[in-house]
Amino acid sequence: MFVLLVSKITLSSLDKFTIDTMAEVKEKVISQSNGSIQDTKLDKATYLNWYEVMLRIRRFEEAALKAYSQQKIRGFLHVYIGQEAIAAGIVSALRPEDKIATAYRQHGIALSRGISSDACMAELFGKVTGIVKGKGGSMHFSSKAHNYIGGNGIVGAQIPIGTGVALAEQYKGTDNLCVTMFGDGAARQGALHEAFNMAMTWKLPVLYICENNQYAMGTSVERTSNVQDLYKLGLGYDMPSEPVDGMSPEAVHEALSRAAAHIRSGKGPYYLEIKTYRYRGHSVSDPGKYRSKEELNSFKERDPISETEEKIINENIATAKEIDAIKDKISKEIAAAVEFAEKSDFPLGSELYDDNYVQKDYPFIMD
Ligand SMILES: Cc1ncc(C[n+]2csc(CCOP(=O)(O)OP(=O)(O)O)c2C)c(N)n1
Ligand SMILES: [Mg+2]
Repeated sequence: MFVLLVSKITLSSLDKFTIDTMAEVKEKVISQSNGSIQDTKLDKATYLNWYEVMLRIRRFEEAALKAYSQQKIRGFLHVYIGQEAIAAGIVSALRPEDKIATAYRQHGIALSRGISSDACMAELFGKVTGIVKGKGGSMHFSSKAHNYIGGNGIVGAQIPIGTGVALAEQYKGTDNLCVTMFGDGAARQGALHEAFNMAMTWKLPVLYICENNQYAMGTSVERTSNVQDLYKLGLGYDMPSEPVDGMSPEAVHEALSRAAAHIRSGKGPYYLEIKTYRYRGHSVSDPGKYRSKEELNSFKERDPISETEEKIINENIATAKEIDAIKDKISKEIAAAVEFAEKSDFPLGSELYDDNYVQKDYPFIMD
């Protein structure tokens, strides 16, 4: 089943994942735990946490889409539905001290970092209780307390930013890393090559993640890229680079754990191309006419949330009652977040210029 479904994505370079069943992947991670991977955590709590994180993101995004259709949210809204296993793997494989810089499709990553559903939903509503006081909106969450450098609306802008954050960590002598995430479209920006070269030359603690969901707006990787396995972009810089099955939290966890151990040992950057799929359009205004229903359904068959639920039940990791308790908790949490956002106030007009970064002695502003 696993082999068949993976092959549908035509992940030619995922041979090693197509021969690994989930159990084999788990065994491999555990056996490596005496070696380079220090923190495997593939126990009951990990599976339940993955399930909870993914369900929170799915329900949050569904509620956001509904609120958007009611015109309670304005502007752009790019949802993460389908890509949740990546956020789940980030929670289990990284440390809270690690930094994350990403793009505008970011609500799921922010939630997985521990930013509350209330603060994220209120931000979408443009309310003062939002994570950046309602001034950022869907594309610009950020939180110093959560080491979340945040989202970026300029495609690829976060690649040099995340690389710079990694330079700061190296300079300060920490063993934190900066996860720098971008889409398949952003992978085609020239800044990626400049950043990759500098990061490898200086052995910066940066984990690059390309979330390859196959499309940049309506433009498919297949139609626009001669090399479709985007992990290969790292090989020209001698950067350890590999493809990952992004529909499986186990595969994401395993790859991130290995990459993080490599980076923390001082060996420099690592690059993962995580193959995934977005179920919804690029943004709310996209009817998605550039892809077929069959293609979409083939990915929905491998839905990371239902597969994880099935695994938890079939392998007696936890009971149906425990799963139901998580479902109940999440639906209450998301309903409460919408209510919280609705009841919160908009920021005051007089606060418009607060919280802007201004360097008082900036040399070019003399008057
Ligand atoms: C520099 C720049 N060029 C173009 C755009 C318009 N634009 C917004 S999103 C997008 C597609 C990016 O796709 P990808 O990197 O694959 O991310 P995904 O939306 O799939 O998560 C484009 C071209 C932009 N925001 N910034
Ligand atoms: Mg994309």
